[in-house]
Amino acid sequence: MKRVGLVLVALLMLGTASNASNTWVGGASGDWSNPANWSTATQPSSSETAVINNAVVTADVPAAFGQLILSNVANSNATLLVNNPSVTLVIAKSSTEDVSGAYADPAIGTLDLRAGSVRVYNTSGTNGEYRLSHSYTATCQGTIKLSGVGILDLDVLSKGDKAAVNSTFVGTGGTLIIRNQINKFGLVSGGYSGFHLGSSLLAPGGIGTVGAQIGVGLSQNTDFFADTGTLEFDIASATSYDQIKGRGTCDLTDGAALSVQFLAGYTPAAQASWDLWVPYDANSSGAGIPTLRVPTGYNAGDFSLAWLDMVSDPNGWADTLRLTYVPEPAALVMLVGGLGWLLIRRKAA
Ligand SMILES: [Ca+2]
Ligand SMILES: [Ca+2]
Repeated sequence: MKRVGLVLVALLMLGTASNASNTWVGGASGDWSNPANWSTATQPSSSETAVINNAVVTADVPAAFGQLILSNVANSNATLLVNNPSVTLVIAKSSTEDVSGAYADPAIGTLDLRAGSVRVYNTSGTNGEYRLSHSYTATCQGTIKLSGVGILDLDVLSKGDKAAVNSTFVGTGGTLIIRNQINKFGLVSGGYSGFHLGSSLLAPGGIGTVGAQIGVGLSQNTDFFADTGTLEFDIASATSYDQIKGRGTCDLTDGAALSVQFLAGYTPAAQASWDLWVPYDANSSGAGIPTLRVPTGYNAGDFSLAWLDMVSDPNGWADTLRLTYVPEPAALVMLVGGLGWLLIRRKAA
């Protein structure tokens, strides 16, 4: 079994051989920008795979390179630290091979994103996948730490397709932009796993941009836990808006906030509605209603947020979180306001 694993790991490594590697040789810690820290004596180029083992590397300059592998040898522990708002790392994949936090077993790779941004694209122009691990056991751990004002912009974020792999997303701030899906994520093996947003902000398609419908676990069940994070939805019209689709349950009970933005030029008609979250089978008892933050100039009382059971299932679980614009009629507002004024007058008299 172990031999099979080794062969597969070797094949996986061969799979990335099409990209030349540029390996960190800068010792236990150092700056990305120092040419002497890299095996080719230059920073990784757009066609190269940056490989970091047994080091804490600080990304101190903007950089664009082909792939990123944190820890592809045994007993390796690598961290790529981004802690500078002016630094953007653009990781452009040259193939369907993914960006990986950890390859070999045991190995730990960590992307520690505190400021600046990391974008993972593939060469077809769309973003790429950040897969936290390829290996087989929990001793191989890929981790993303997102905090501060860091921005992580991905097409796909996945744990990796090996059930036992111990991979973690730790969100204590920052913005997570997902353009396609969060998939096969979490610590739990088997068909279901769980993604915890923590206290980060999740922005489908980016802030101020209506993305394609993004999915959580579309190809494999992933239970989604919003925790105390913020889900930010942009709405451009009655039919064009951010939407999250899921395959798994979702839990919005722990203090999550749902922030809605209307894009420039859009004023909703009364009774306009948007199905913002459409999970495969939200457990109605656990789905919760997040705190709603409405666009500037609107009142929270002019919106309703409700779980609906739109797709029949044996449990009768709600599956659609629908936001509806229900402004109070102007005449009623004036009447209530007038009554208030009368009461004030009467008290004053
Ligand atoms: Ca958006
Ligand atoms: Ca249902």
